[in-house]
Amino acid sequence: DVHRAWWKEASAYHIYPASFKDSNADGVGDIPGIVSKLDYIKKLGVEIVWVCPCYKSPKVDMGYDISDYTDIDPQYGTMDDIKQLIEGLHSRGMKLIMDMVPNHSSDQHEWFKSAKASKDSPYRDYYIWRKPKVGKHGEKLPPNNWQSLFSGSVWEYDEKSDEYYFHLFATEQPDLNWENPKVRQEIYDIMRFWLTRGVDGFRMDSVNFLSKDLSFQDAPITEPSSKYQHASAYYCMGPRIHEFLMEIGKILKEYNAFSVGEMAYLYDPTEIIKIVSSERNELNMVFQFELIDIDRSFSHRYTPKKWTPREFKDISNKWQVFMQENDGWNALFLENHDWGRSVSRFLSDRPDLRKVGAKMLATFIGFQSGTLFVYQGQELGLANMPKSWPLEKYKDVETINYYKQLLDDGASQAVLDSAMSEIKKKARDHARLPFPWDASQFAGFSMVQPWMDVNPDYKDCNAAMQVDDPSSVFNYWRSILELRRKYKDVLVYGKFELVDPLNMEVCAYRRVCGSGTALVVTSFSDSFVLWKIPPETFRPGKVILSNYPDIKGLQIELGLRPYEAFVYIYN
Ligand code: TEU
Repeated sequence: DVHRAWWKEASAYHIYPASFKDSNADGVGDIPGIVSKLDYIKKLGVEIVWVCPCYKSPKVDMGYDISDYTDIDPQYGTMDDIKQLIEGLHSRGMKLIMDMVPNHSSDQHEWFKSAKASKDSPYRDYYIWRKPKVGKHGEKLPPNNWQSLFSGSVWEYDEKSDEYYFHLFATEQPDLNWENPKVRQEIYDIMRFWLTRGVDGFRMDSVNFLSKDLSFQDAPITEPSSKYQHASAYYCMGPRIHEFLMEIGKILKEYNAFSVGEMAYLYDPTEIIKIVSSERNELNMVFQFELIDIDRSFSHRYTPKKWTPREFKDISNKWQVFMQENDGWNALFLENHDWGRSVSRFLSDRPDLRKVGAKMLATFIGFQSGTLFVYQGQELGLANMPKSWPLEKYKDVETINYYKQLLDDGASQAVLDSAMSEIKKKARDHARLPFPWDASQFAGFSMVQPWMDVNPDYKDCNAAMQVDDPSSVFNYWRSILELRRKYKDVLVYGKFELVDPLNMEVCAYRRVCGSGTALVVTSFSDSFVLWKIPPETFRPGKVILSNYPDIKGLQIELGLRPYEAFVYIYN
């Protein structure tokens, strides 16, 4: 039997502070803005709120470049505002999860400024420095060929000391040296700082990158046209990762805090189970990206990849079955601040199909076993920015660097066109447009022109409209969260089993607990499909949720309409 825990029964709402709600008319969302919308979040029915970084930051990477871990950025508010947020959440029975970024700081952090100023600085060893490699003609070269996640080399040359420093992300995000016990103590103190102030836990950013292979050997050439190569095999899950995670887990345990670790490039459940298994006490759960990486190559997010609904359910099934057989736990999500919107990426955001599509994806993910995360706007079925918008509308460092790199490398027009079409699908910018609160100017997000343009569809798709409309995507998500609470034994703790696993278009599964069984049926087809129900699933019961209004219930042969989805509970 599955061990029970409050965080297994809870669902989470994920907020991107710059784009949620602006309270002071500067065009950027802020903490008082979040506080003003707590009743909206409560109405959706979540117990956890995760807020992306709002610490002091020059915001080269929108706050994931932190210059002071124990203060709030003035653009987002004050320490007192965070206190209000914590109190506002706690008084409504919800918890606050902050984003902890232990892998790197900003280059404007006092530690890095000092480290860079002198080789003798006590902070020098807080970061990773290496001597240049010397080329054939005596030229200085980066110590190896690893590619940064934000394009270019992971190494940045520092003239003054004639050494390179290491950065997995932007050059302004130097990686912290986790081999140095002082660095670890600093991060643990920062965690304690927030936990003693009432924060209930953390989403741990890029946490599988903390331990690296220190030989820094070259990565094999997988992309011959590129100067630098994908190297996650060397910086993911290095030799000391479980030791570090166990130390982190100890702090979390002291405070009985919640944790979810972000782990890109890691599809191996036997590694993840070491982190989330209940004896180990490292982290509660992990965001692994195997499912939402389905339309990219392993080495690059903008490499197009074809996928099928069959693979979509096979990947889900892999993690569902593995975790239930090994007493682990999943984190369930289809969106976050780093990806395009799920309706636009995985289905069609054609106006006539967008609403059923958004509800179908919600059904597919929403009844699996795991803690469910809803990213702001996903509950409204938001789509990507319009395809007609030019590159100038994109603000993210990753998108901009990527395109610039292609131009610098002299990419052909065909390559640029394909890159642009991938950007229109997957860029992180899509998820970062201002939240559409209502049909007023600037979508009720701000009194002034926001830092990113509002999606022009906000008049037909906004929170005010959807909250009052029983058939809205918002109220559909609300039902999902309500049903997970109501049928907790089955929908939270029940066993997961695929139904008709070989079907190419219908993704159906069962959740079973004792005599209680739910059947979840979703069609990934944008046209009509006929589904022959496996005989053992054809039993009396009732539909408890559906994305078409006139659903009749089970029939031996079921005609499923485009993106049709329903949930059936057996008597
Ligand atoms: O992302 C880490 C990460 O590895 C990727 O999933 C990331 O989306 C990147 O774009 C891959 O191409 C986390 C944060 O979620 C992201 O917003 C930050 O930019 C990043 O860490 C650095 O802190």
